[in-house]
Amino acid sequence: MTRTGTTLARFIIETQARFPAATGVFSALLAQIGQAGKQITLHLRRAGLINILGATGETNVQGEAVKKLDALANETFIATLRAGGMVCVLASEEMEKPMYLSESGPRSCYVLLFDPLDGSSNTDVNMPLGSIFSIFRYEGKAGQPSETALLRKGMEQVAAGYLLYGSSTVLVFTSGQGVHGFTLDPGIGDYRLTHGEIRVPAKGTVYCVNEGNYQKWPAGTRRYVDFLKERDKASGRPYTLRYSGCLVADVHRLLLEGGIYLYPGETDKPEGKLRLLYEANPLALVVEQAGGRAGTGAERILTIEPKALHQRVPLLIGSPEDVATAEAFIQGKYHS
Ligand code: AFP
Repeated sequence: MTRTGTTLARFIIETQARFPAATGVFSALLAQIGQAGKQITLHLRRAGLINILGATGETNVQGEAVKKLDALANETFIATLRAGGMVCVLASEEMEKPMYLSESGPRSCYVLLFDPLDGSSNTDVNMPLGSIFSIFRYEGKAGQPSETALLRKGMEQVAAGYLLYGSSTVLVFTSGQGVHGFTLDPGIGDYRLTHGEIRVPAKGTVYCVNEGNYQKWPAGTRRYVDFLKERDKASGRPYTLRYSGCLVADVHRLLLEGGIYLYPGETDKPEGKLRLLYEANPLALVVEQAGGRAGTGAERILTIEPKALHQRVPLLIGSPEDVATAEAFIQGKYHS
């Protein structure tokens, strides 16, 4: 296993050496995502000083008010990946249509889908934020991939991960060989390996959900959350509620300490809120690669056949035992 403290650049070289067929394109792409994360970190650290708080006045394709930091993060990813030339098409939670990077030439063989800034309701109150990325290989023979070519099952991702902008900036990703976490070391301006081979605990004692939506949930979901609050020492209940308003921050906690995050379907909105391609798919790949579980309550996230670029899905994600219990409640199959 690679030594803790190894820089991301070194880690990428060592990993690539293990795959003689590797072309180095993926490694370079990962380094570019890290680069975008550094630039966004710089902006966030000075956000209150340089008039980039607040909204732009526009509304995005999700029907949400666009924060200045959302737009800045989106532009930072586009500029970094355009300059890098490894990606032929980008799709962002902030953009209605995919963006084709035609000048990226023959080497471009990747498709990148991303949520440039997750947790936008936290931007102006100095609370955690994140970026989420999902990478597919572009197989198209000639010309640009169509929009439908972007609608691929999560299990076809070649890599996925997130950047967490918290007390420090952390880059966590998987490319199919385990899940690794790197912390940005401002002293050297590079990421250092701090969390090698992350494994999710089988069961936790924390749950993350917006309980303000309780009355909107179907009975099975309400029963599950009630169950978590019952007193039962043997099963570690009542669980502790932790909800940051930032999916990336909550999933990072679960990855390290166990537990479950839920954004369930609602009786009037069975598809829930979270986006399949930009949020659920990439985080499901990371969590499953670390031994966790991710589903809608009815099916595994990574097997869903996407129908639309901005499709929403219910999400239950985290420790395998906790997600399995939640699914049993939602499917009306839980027997104590
Ligand atoms: P935004 O990025 O649009 O703020 O959404 C954040 C998010 O997708 C996820 O990060 C949060 O866990 C969840 O939505 C918060 O949603 P509620 O405000 O409805 O609880």
